[in-house]
Amino acid sequence: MGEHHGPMKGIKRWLYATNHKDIGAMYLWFSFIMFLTGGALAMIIRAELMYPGLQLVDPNFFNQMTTTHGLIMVFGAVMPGFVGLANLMVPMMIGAPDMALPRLNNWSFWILPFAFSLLIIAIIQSFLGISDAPNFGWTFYAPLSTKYGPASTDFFIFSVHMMGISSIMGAVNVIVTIFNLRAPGMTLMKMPLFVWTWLITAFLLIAVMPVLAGAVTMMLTDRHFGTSFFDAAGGGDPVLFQHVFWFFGHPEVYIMILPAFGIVSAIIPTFARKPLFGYASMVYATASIAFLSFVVWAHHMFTVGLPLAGNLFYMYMTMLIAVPTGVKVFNWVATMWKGSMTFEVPMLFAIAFVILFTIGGFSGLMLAITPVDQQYHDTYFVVAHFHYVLVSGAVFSIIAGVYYWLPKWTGRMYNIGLAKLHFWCSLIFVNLLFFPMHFVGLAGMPRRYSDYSLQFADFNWWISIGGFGFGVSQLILLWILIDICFRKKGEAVSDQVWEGAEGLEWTLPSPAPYHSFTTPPVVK
Ligand code: HEM
Ligand SMILES: [Cu+2]
Repeated sequence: MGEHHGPMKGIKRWLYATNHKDIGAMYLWFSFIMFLTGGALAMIIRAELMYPGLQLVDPNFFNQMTTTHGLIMVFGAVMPGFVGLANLMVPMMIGAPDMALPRLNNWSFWILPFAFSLLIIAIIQSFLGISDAPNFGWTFYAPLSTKYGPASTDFFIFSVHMMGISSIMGAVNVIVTIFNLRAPGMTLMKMPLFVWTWLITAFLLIAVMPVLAGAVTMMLTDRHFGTSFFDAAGGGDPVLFQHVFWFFGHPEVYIMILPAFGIVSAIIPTFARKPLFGYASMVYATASIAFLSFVVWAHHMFTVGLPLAGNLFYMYMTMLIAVPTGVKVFNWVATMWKGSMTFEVPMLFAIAFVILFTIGGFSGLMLAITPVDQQYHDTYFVVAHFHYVLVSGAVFSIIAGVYYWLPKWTGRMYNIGLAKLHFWCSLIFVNLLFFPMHFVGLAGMPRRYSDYSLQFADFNWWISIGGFGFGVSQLILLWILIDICFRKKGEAVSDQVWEGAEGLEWTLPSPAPYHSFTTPPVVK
């Protein structure tokens, strides 16, 4: 190849990065650092909640921890984690040399560290007792965030704008890449499901990130420029905030799960040694879920006093999502049915995903029932629900994807014993952490409180033990990654890596070459 076609040297390689694998790697490391940072904040929450009464922090600081934990996990850990996997895998899966818009890609990534430094500086200042970090919950409801938000709210608004810009640019890149750079013969209905789920996710991102930007812009003008979008005193309406927020917020939760469906749909066929059951129905199910995600936002607002007919509409629409979701779960199980299954680490995480995500789906169905949501709303039951879908769902799938493709990226196999230890510890502790939350929630323990009534004491002690255990378990993953990425440990692997793996990425050498496919492969 040409002389200047290798990576640049030193720091420039990363600052000026345009290569999809370099950028993907940076996204994944960024995501992991945010995961550990958000996790540290969660440990503070669980330490305070280990016993009833106030021990460690005051309620205002507690609120800052729940807020920044949620924001960092959603926007800093889960979303960039999936974007990292998209950057690394989409070009390899469609037979392309790189993403279509590599310089845009550089911007998409480098905006993020700046966006998150604004939040993290606010947290550090709060630790030092200088000022408050955002303290109104990750959903930043007005008028809490407009009238009563601390000074750092303005930095939070700027930060959200930057994250949005980054996401939109990333999404444009994914769409353009998939539409333009597919290898000859790869029709849309031959694309791997991970590519499909990311294509649909990218459209969701472009549709709803501007809505989020609108919400924070209205907040900004309400705070400083005399408007009153969300202020009843000036003719505005705080419920409008919730409508705008959840019109973004509900599709957002699908942004955080559709790529997970794609990852699991890649892993299960490999280790079941059978083609994915019902490929076409998987594509249509993904598209239906994406469509339905736009018409259910008010299921987050059953208790604000919408008209009865409205509540009923959102109840039925929400329950309808269980149908395509059920199709997916059925197809994953049918793929495993009578397959020659083996239980390598990615498969363990993928199977755990299917089971635990299904539990999260069922609690979602329970929440969707309008009259009973009156009881569950804003309790730990909701916390249990979304942590099952987001931690044992989205996070487990990212980890599964990393264990699945890491040998392809590095050319070496990680420490399998440690990886299995990581899996079993994560599995046990994640359930100890989140399962009892269903019960304290049904019994009425409210979310986002720094104290609770005595009857919840025993469960909360176990929940905290689960939390610390889960947190410490992730250090095993940190060690595995340092070992293989920086200490260059591990045995060399073949191109195929996994016996049953299929797809273009496995036809490339391991580690994959700098410009993945320099001549497009032909897909029959
Ligand atoms: C069959 C699928 C699902 C159904 C029926 C469902 C239903 C619901 C309902 C009704 C609520 C509102 C509960 C309340 O505030 O009282 C809720 C909250 C939530 N769901 Fe789901 N859900 C589903 C899947 C998912 C998925 C896939 C994710 C993310 C990957 C997710 C993440 C969340 C989050 C983050 C919240 C809480 C938002 C907040 O108040 O902070 N859900 N879900
Ligand atoms: Cu929702």
